Amino acid sequence: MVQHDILFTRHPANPILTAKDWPYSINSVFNAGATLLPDKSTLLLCRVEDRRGHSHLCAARSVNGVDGWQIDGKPTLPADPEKYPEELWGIEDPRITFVPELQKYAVAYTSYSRGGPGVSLALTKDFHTYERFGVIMSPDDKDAALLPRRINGFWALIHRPMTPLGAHIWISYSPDLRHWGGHKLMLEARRGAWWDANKIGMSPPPIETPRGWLMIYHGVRRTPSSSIYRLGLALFDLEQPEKCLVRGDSWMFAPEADYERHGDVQDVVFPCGYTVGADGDTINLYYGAADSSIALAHGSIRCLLAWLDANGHSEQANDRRQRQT
Ligand code: BMA
Repeated sequence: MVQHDILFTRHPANPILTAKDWPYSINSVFNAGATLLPDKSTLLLCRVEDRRGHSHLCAARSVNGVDGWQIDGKPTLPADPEKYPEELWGIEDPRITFVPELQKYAVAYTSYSRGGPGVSLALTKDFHTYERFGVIMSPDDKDAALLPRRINGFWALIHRPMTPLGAHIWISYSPDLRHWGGHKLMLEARRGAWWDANKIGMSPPPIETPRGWLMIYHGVRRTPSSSIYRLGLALFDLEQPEKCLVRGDSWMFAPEADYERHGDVQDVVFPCGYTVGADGDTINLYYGAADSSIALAHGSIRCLLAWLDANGHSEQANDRRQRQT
């Protein structure tokens, strides 16, 4: 008997992409950014780990977003440590945002430098050629995505700097995508026994809804034997995105299937992208499973918001409750 709400339903064909599908030799494929192309086909920009342990990005395209993937025959965006030394140990976990003002896709990704992982940005029109901006958030920082439009005249980047006091979600602003400031704490990891204690990060880019930016974020529960990556929900003000309106208490998606529980890193579900169906409500969530494959689950934006209404609290209420713990 299931007594909790099921917000995302796994596709029966899961995992939809694995190393065996790749046209060249790799170790694993996971954590893919996603977008719909102008012809309504789906593009996944996949994190591919080679057999040295370094990652690059490779595009896979499909008409229905489920199967028939056309995978680039070589890395689409290889690390380029000659020109970009911060990419020495590879590039990981891309998040794609289509930016109407630029008529380009912004890809925020982790560049793994000698100084730790940082956030890099590239713009592309076609996922064939890229304009690289280099590191825009210095290490240790990851889990970043650009918002699709300016907020009060400034570009906005959500990201996750790491500190000895915890890993929380921040938002920063820029007039030109190169110089960043106005840093604000957006969502804090909880503490103690919570599923999202100490370390959280944004998963895919936030979903713009009439009620606010809807964020799917991951919470990392450290256990004596390993870590569990689960997903929660929070909603932020449209014009002041650092303001959290409501945050869910419990997680809403967690590793359960065998391909999520077992792999190179056990117990990980890690979405970096989604597409929205023609109905404007269906969300197709693409997630890395156990750092080994790519899986797909379907949900409804309306149901996610209704779940938050029923299961969430405002940040003021959460602050009060935190102080009591
Ligand atoms: C996080 C990220 C992800 C990875 C996850 C689980 O820190 O680096 O790339 O999927 O760990 O290993």
